[in-house]
Amino acid sequence: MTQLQKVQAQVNDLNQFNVATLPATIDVPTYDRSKVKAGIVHIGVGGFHRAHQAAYINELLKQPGNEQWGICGVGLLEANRGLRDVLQKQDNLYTVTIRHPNGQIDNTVIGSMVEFLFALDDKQAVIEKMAHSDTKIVSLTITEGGYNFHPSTGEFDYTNPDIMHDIANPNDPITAFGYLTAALKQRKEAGLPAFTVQSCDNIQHNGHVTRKMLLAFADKQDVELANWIKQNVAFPNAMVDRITPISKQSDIDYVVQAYGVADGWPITCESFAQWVIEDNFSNGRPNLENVGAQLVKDVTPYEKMKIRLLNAGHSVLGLLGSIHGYSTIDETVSDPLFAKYLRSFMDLEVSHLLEQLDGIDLEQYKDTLLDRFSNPNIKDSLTRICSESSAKLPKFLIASINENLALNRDVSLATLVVAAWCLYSDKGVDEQGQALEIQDVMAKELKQFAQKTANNTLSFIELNSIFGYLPQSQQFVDGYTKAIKALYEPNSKISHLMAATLETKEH
Ligand code: CS2
Repeated sequence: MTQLQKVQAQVNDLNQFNVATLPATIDVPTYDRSKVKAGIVHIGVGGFHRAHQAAYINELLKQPGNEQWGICGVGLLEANRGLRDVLQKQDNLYTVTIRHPNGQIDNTVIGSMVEFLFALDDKQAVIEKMAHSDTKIVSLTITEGGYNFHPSTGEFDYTNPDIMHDIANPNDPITAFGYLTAALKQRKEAGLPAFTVQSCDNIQHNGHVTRKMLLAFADKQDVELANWIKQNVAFPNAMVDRITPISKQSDIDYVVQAYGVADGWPITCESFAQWVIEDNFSNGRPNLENVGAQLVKDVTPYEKMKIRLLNAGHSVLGLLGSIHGYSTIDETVSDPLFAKYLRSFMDLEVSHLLEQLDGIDLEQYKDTLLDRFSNPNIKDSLTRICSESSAKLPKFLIASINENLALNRDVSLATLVVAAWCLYSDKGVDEQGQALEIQDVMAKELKQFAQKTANNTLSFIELNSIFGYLPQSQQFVDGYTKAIKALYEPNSKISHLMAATLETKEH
């Protein structure tokens, strides 16, 4: 047993009883959690939700009169079993550790999740919770891939076996769509108002997309219900932002050392947080503007700015950095070549696609992004950033490529990233020969298409569901062919290609 394990064996789990005894430096819930009702049911209690929405609600609950806005977390996936066990032990309390760039650390125990339901324990309990009159909002962080649309066409994918199951079995759902329709049906039959469905994922027009997908699903299951949803459910668009790496053992160890309780699943994140929400709710909403969220009429320009700069910027660093052999965002962006590449990508291939926003200085926004990425205390792994690239890149990067091609503008910086993604999917190793951990539901297909590159340079981008019409653009094909040829040269170095691309771009 290490010294730390010995300490851990003696410490108590974080829970409702000992939270009051924590050192005064820890920010703990100051409100009576037993009085808080769950007005929000949240599907997908990952790190991001716990660092973002749940943290905003935690602040709100500290202000009197908001007791109806607690959260009931829901886990739909087998993978959520471990989280259920931890939260059960901890009365649904957990720590958010904010790590500032200068080393300052702030710890907050979040109390806003007052219930957690693991759907595989009891599906009906989840449906009933969502159908309960206290529930005003069902919010979602089900990842970009969870919305079940074809990346290139944006249409609902009826061929997904879980979706097929849910359409045929309305009372035994598997997917978020199945649960939403089952609960909305009960509300409709009971004469209760519809809840708002609030997406908190990184998808442009996330509310509109959620609406389109849910209606496509419901239409096949129950046309009358679909019509009721169309008329009664609000789907606000929102832009969400807080960089939240995957929790590590060191985060757990830190909490024990810092304040002497065991938290089985603390979350570490940056200090920056932003939430811009369209004020469009069907059944009331929490006063999130009192805790720093922005309620606006139209979130479109904010979403586009964030997704095309921050999320795309992450993918640029993630894919290029992985091939080079870096393992975290801060490590990658501390390399001046990668920082310059990222900034040039933002300045030359994205900024002109964005609308001017009142109160936002785009240059400053980009500076802030570089600062946030450079935070040496946020070890955000490139594996996380590159995970599910098949769901992310069409929205984050390929959308900008398409818009630039339509404007006849150069896309060489983004093109090299697409070529790097091909090499990444094909070889699965970095330039040092170290294996890359590729996490993508489409990993097999990506590899199959990428592997044919040696015989057919364009093979990878012929994966139609992701790249759509890209192979039909001669401009793109020329640039991509050049990038692939250079990248597949024996002993080629991504850094040399990045430097060469930057140099041509500048002339
Ligand atoms: C990241 C996001 O998943 C990704 O690739 O870009 O998770 C990002 O960290 C968040 O959107 C930040 O708000």
